[in-house]
Amino acid sequence: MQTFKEYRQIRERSVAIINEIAAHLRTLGGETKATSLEMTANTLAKNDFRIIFCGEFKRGKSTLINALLGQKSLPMKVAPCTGVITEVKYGQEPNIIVHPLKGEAFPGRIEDLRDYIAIQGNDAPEVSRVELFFPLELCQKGITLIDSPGLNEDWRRTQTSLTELNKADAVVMVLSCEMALSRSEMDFIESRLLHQKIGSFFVWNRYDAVWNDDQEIAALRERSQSRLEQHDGLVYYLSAREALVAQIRKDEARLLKSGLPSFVDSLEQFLTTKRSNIKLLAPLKEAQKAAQYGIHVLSPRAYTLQKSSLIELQNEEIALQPRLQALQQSRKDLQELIDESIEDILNDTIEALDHFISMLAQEVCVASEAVSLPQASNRQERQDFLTRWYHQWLRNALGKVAVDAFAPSIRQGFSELQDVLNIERTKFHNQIREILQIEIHLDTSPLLDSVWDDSIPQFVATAMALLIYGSSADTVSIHMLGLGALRAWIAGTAIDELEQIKFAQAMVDALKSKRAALIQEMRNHLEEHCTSMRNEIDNEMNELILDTKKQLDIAIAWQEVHTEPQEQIADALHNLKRLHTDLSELFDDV
Ligand SMILES: Nc1nc2c(ncn2[C@@H]2O[C@H](COP(=O)(O)OP(=O)(O)OP(=O)(O)O)[C@@H](O)[C@H]2O)c(=O)[nH]1
Ligand SMILES: [Mg+2]
Repeated sequence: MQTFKEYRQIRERSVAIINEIAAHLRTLGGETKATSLEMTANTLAKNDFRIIFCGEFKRGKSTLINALLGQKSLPMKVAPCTGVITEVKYGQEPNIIVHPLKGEAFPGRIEDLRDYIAIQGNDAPEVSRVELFFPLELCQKGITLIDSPGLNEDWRRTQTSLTELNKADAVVMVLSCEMALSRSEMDFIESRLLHQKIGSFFVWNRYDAVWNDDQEIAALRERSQSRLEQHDGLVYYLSAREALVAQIRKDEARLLKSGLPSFVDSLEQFLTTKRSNIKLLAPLKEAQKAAQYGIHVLSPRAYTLQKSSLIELQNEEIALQPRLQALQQSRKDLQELIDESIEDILNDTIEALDHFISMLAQEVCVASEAVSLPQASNRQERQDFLTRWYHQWLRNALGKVAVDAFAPSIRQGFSELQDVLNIERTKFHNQIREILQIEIHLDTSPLLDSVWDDSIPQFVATAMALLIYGSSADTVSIHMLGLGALRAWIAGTAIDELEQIKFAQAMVDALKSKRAALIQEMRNHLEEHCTSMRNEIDNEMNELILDTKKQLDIAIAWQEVHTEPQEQIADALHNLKRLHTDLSELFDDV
């Protein structure tokens, strides 16, 4: 695929084929599978590209999107500014739709956008997101641009941006040429972007501030090469502010110099050549599996059923009842097994967290011996220095816990769960096979391959450590600032042993006071990761159970109205085979 137009054409063809397969499955009694397939087709039909612009505050995310729009629509300023997710989409007339935290969405004027998304004081407006419609060619191709609140400025808003990241097709991480990569930026890149299966673009913004200084440029490129280029992402140097001015003044040469056009070109190219395939592949695979299910499971059974007499079918219906109930029970049992495994994994990680807290006082005390005071600094600077040092230490220590303790237990837990699931699924399939009395291979399901990704344990572990840090850093500061020792130290010149102990204890107290909340965050995170797997397995089982019953109902209905079903079955089978071939051809195009 080379263009958005081609993507849309292939997508339309895919949607049509998927819907057609669903219709034939329905004829054969595959009602439940047909319905879920239609849902997949509906989602695919609307599946455009989402590009999220993220990065720490003030890096120029909003300015960059404004440069694309060619006008100052999104609020930008020197202080932290964007507080609410803003989605820029295509519309013939510029306008906005506001989605408040509570209540119905309502339309608004683009001039009032600031009121709905800008941070006022410390608080963001009570808005969950805003859609901004604009006659932008890029969006007309089916691209949504997402402006996000700056990372690490406020924990809640950071969470919002991270959630959005999971739904994106590409992420543009905006950095500043004028600032070295911060520790938290590197953390974000390593913990979030490296594990994402989406495209990463790194934009060194504010290039205008250095572009006349060869030495600065050389240093910047060196920095970029050593820290970023080992990752898969593409790196760009540009000036969003220059691009915005050039767009407003319609100055082509200035726009070209800003670096914006080549960045946009490569973004478009990535979406059409790489990302579009990924978006199509999963639904096409699902459709292919469904067609096989129709060909190998539903249609042979439909043939067998229609040969039986009405009495035979009614007897089978009676016999089926308890067997289906047993299957529903195995489905429930399996869900319980998954829940138990999550609980086991969680208990292991809680143990690791508690161990960390128990060792914390001693370890931080030893480390803090190396703290040396900034010379000639005022009270505020000393205080900032100290809290920063302890935060940094906590972040690093948690990073180590993630690698050494969380990741191994999560890996172990997942691998045990995987074994249990494989056994239970085979058992379930055997039960179904017995009921259907057809020699078929039900295990064409790609279920586990798609869910069990080796990088998940590491990803979950790192994210957990970041969650713990994010939720406890403020409390650590508060506990430390409450200390008489800190006040004394700020006035004095050195940090002595007694103070080191007090600071360490303050850190331990802070973490202990947050323990319950931290565990809840860890649980939520783990569950979030397991939910899709749990649902996928449950849906598969549910579809098989319900369709087994539905086929019988249909066979009885056929008998009752004395229709000749062979032709319908033959027709559905023939079409499913044809569509299966069509799908294989589509795969080649993708
Ligand atoms: N010199 C220069 N300044 C820029 C550039 N891009 C943005 N700025 C300035 O940087 C400041 C912050 O820009 P924003 O676009 O609000 O930054 P942001 O990343 O959206 O910030 P938050 O929404 O707070 O996270 C503004 O004063 C911009 O004018 C650039 O390319 N060059
Ligand atoms: Mg902004």
